[in-house]
Amino acid sequence: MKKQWWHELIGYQIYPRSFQDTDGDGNGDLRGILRHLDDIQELGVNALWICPVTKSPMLDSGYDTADYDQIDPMFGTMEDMKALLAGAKSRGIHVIMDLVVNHSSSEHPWFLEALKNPEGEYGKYYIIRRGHDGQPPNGWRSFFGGSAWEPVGDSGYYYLHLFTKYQPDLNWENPRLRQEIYGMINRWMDMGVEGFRIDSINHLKKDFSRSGEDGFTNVEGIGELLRELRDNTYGPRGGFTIGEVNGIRPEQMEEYIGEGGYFSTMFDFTCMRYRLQSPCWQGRQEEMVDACRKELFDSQRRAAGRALLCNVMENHDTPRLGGRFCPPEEISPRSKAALGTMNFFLAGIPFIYQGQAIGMEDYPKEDISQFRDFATFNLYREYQQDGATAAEALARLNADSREHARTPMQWDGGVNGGFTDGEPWFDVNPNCVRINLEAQRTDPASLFSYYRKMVALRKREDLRELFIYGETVPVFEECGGVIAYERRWEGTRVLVACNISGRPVSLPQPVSGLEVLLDNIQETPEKTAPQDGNLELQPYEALVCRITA
Ligand code: ISL
Repeated sequence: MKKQWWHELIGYQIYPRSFQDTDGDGNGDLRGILRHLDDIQELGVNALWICPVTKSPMLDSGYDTADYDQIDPMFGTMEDMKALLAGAKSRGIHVIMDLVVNHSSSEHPWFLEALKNPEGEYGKYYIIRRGHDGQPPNGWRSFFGGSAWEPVGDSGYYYLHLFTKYQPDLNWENPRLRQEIYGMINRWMDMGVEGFRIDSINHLKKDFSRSGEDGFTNVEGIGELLRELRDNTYGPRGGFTIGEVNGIRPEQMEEYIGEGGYFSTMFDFTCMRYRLQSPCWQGRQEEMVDACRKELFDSQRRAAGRALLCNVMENHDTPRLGGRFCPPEEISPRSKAALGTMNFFLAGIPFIYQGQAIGMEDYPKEDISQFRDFATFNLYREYQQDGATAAEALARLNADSREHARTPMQWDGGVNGGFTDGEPWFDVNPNCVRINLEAQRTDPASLFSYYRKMVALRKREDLRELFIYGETVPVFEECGGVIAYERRWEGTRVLVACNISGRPVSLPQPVSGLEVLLDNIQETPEKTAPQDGNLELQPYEALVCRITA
């Protein structure tokens, strides 16, 4: 694999509305990110992905853009953005933005024009079609519930929205629209943004002859659009891009992220999909971990030597990882550390989500009114239309809602966890008295200190290349509940072994000559790493060792 500057990145994702408020309006802002750049640097990461901060009515948390060239006043000003870019640069941190171009907001001036005249110039910026007999053009369903078509008044026209009705899909078949988007991307890059996390990009192309998701997901011919997009923007500028790509065929990975691919990398969402709360896994943690391991190693195998995946355990669309993998009584700093380790040392580019490194947890709600996301309310209605009672629908949301990831960052144990002096836009988890950065920063046994060690280990001069380019060799695959692999590079071997279960495990074959590099049970490293014999892993123990013999 040809070396690229971005292979060295270890990223941190910021959900800005919940990061840090500095002006007392209860919403996080760009100055809040600037304030914490030293904390981010302390963690050791060298890339930031900032979720949308451009102008938006915030009906999908900024994934509904009303002006691609302006910062939303909620987050601050263009001057704040420039200060943030400069502050990050001076600390060696590369900043990427979220690029949301499958759809805009229904308040975007293009769309307002399109509504006035669906046949006019701006009508062609969107996907607007005539319905038949009072019915939408076809039966496509939105990802967030209901029909994907919304009538344009009583004109007989409908516009397409794959997400909420406030997010009309842009028409990528229109070359004028494409040029507008390329211009906007280049303006951000001129300003110092070094790349993008590209939202919902596999839905750009539509095929109206197909029913269901096949009509708008990875449709034949999408590659031409993705190639042209790259060639007119980040490609020639050497930008770093992460595609949010779901559901491509395994053999397409190289086309997307191999050498000369459409993006630098794409998320491996494997770990996000496994949830103990899902009806199929309840009470079956070991089977779930085994299934997850198999899928993770399959994608590692496919990428090996061809591409680097972007490895993630949490993001703004998924409940926190402790509850996804562990029964409630086993959610602890130790189990969270083991889960973090399992993913962090795989081949690829790791990204840590805000709050993950201090072990933030889901915050179940007592009432539907405590949620904030339009998509949540849609689901709440849908669950009830499908026969659930209100209480059952709420329980389902509490088990599965993406909003769990969006509670404000817990900086300290004080009022509102140090997030705001005002009224927070979304309730702070009261467990901030226990789980917060201030308490963990100076505690060498804390999860935050452990994450710092993980990052430092990945960056260690003598192991850096092994962790980026080394082979990933699954080991102890027969051992239920354990995820273990070796990383191998030019004669150096490192074993990563994580016990994702609440019982001790003895690995089935002897191992010898282990030098412990990292252990999430700091008190007993010598017990767990015998010079010769079978390795014993305590419940939720994670070990990273150099194999010296
Ligand atoms: O494509 C999907 C399923 O095959 C969806 O899961 C989709 O990829 C996902 O919902 C996209 O999420 C992103 O775009 C949304 C936004 O609400 C999310 O927060 C964002 O991560 C719409 O912009």
